[in-house]
Amino acid sequence: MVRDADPGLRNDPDPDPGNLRLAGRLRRAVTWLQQPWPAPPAALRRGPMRRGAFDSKLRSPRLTSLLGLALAVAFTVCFVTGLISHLIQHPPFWFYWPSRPVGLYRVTQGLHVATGLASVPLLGAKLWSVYPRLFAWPPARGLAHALERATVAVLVAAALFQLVSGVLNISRWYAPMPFFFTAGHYWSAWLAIGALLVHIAVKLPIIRPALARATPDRTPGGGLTRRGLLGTVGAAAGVITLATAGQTAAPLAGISVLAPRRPGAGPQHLPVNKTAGGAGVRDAAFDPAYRLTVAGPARTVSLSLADLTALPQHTVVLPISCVEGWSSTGTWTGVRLRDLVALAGVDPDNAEAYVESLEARGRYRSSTVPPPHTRDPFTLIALRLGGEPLHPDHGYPARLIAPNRPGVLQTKWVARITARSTS
Ligand SMILES: Nc1nc2c(c(=O)[nH]1)N[C@H]1C(S)=C(S)[C@@H](COP(=O)(O)O)O[C@H]1N2
Ligand SMILES: [Mo]
Repeated sequence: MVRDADPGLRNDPDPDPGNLRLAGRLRRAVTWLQQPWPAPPAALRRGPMRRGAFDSKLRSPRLTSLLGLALAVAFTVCFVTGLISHLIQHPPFWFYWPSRPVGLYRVTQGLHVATGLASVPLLGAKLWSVYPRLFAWPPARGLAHALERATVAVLVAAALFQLVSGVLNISRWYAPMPFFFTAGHYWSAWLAIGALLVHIAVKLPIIRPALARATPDRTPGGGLTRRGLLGTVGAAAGVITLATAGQTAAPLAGISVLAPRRPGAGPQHLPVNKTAGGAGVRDAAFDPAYRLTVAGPARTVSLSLADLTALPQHTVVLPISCVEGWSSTGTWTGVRLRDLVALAGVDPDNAEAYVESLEARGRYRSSTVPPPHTRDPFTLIALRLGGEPLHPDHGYPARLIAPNRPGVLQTKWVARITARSTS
């Protein structure tokens, strides 16, 4: 009997010759990719590559799949929350970020840093469970196998880079990073998530059965069981989370011994990233000639500190939520940004404000307040914190504080506001 090369194609109701040719070409490409390479000389198979070099009975596809599942969840949450933070700071035209709930960014960025930190023990255990494969023999069975191993190499490198650079950043230890952290961390995140998707797709035939059916959890001769190992790794992730989450979740502050920042540490019970001295603004901030300039397309007003104090004052309770994962709530008093925008002759309900600092240089010397936050009555040019004039390090004489916004955008030592109508 004569058979078609592919019986499936015979049932196609209307076989398009073009599609058939393409399918044939694809099949040939896959076959070519999978062509076995000649085996390397057996004499090279030494050290960690020899048979039985790794004999822990704990390693199994099930262990690796369970750790991989936990890691995939942590990485996904970390990626999505990190992307949100990036988009808020570099908004494309289609992106909308609301000004309420006031503490939403505190939650998303807290999750970003917490899932990143919890990934440290998870990734450690996951890599332990598979690292013997680094010495697999033969190193590559063919081109397809070599390519698949290359994507794993990209995944491992990008994942390690993300965790190491993230931990260095929240520890404010920039010396080992000769690149701009934010850009490196952002682009490497795409590499990591892309390689992760490829990796999951390739390994699905192993992952699915490994997760579906429980295998006996015994180690011959006693010793650590799989459940014991998973429990230990889970406990490590939990301890790291509890020991750091207090930097944003105030009730946990007492046990957060590993938190890089304490929410209450610093002048006026609030941490400081950049001091007035560091920003070089001390003299300008205390100069009696200080004026806040508010410019609109038709009108510009210049306000002394006394003028600002004479305007209607409002008090709001809002957190500073740093991208580094720490957050701390303060009680801020000052003038509504929307009132200042109106003084410059711009309709505050449809306006954007560009806020600039006395700080002459520095990446965070200015920020753009988008319409939802400009409109929001909680957005203040604050003059006081906790009932007292702002401490110099918190932005004396005037600083921006807006709801649901990353700390880097809460500009301190404000000198100029440029209002623009968006309607
Ligand atoms: N002009 C200016 N404003 C700034 C910064 C800065 O470097 N320069 N740092 C920002 C960052 S990263 C944070 S987290 C908050 C911290 O405010 P705080 O020091 O009052 O806690 O200020 C923001 N405002
Ligand atoms: Mo920050």
